[in-house]
Amino acid sequence: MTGAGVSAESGVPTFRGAEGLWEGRRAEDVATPEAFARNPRDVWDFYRWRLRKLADVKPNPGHYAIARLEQKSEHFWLITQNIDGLHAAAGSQNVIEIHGTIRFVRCHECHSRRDIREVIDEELPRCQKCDGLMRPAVVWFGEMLPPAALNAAHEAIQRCDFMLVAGTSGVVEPVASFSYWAKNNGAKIIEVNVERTPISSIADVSLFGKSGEVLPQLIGD
Ligand code: BV8
Ligand code: ZN
Repeated sequence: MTGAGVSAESGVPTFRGAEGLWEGRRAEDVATPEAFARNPRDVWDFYRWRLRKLADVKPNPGHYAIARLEQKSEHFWLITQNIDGLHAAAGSQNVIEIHGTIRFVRCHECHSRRDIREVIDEELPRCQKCDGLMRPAVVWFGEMLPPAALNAAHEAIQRCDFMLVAGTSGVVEPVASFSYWAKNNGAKIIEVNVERTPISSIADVSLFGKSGEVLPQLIGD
């Protein structure tokens, strides 16, 4: 299971680090349906800023190590909170994007989807089917997680022997509870982070260091 700390090694800003503010505002204030209803341009500006930050980033050794772990595993699921698509770019296959993806937009009304590159030049992209407002296909605060992704995550949590938790602050629910559920199901928890998190208290092993350095050492070739 991964969070922003894995993409941080590719130069992508995290949510709650020092640079975790967008023009002095927190994601929790902008990435919400209420903010979108109140001022959709403002929310689109936030996501155009995020997308620009992603323009030249590439997967880092941590992403590639996770892709290798999948190749070496009989059963492997990757639950990622990251919306940047870098795990798939590094070759990960069974990726559950539990908080959606910035690579697509969907209609806020009828959920029809398009590649975000097709609409990025429009100030307020509208749906070609129902003229509703298009928005990034991410999960906002206060929105339900995509049922299919949630079901896939529940299956992984029920069945896994161990959960590797890398680069997440463990504060956003319900994902923050996933490692507790896995632990309750008998899984071993290995945490990789630069600092202690709430997950450290239940981790069987916590490896403190940068994910781009620790994951390749942990996973090997
Ligand atoms: C829902 C997509 C319910 C958008 C995201 C009060 C109490 C408890 C819960 C709540 C509450 N009020 C509201 C809630 C619920 C809320 C929530 O949990 N809020 C939090 C802030 C308290 N949750 C929700 O709203 C969720 N939905 O609950 O629906 C519902 C029920 C019924 C009917 C309707 C609704 C939806 C949450 C999804 C929000 N979307 N992202 C976008 O990206 O724009 S969340 C966003 O933050 C990310 O996706 C990510 O998932 C999340 C957490 O971020 P992290 O990935 O952990 O990153 P962070 O910066 O926090 O931490 C980075 C970590 O990496 C740190 O630990 C750092 O030390 C480490 N690190 C840094 N560098 C490195 C490193 N580690 C290794 N190497 C490095 N180099
Ligand atoms: Zn529509």
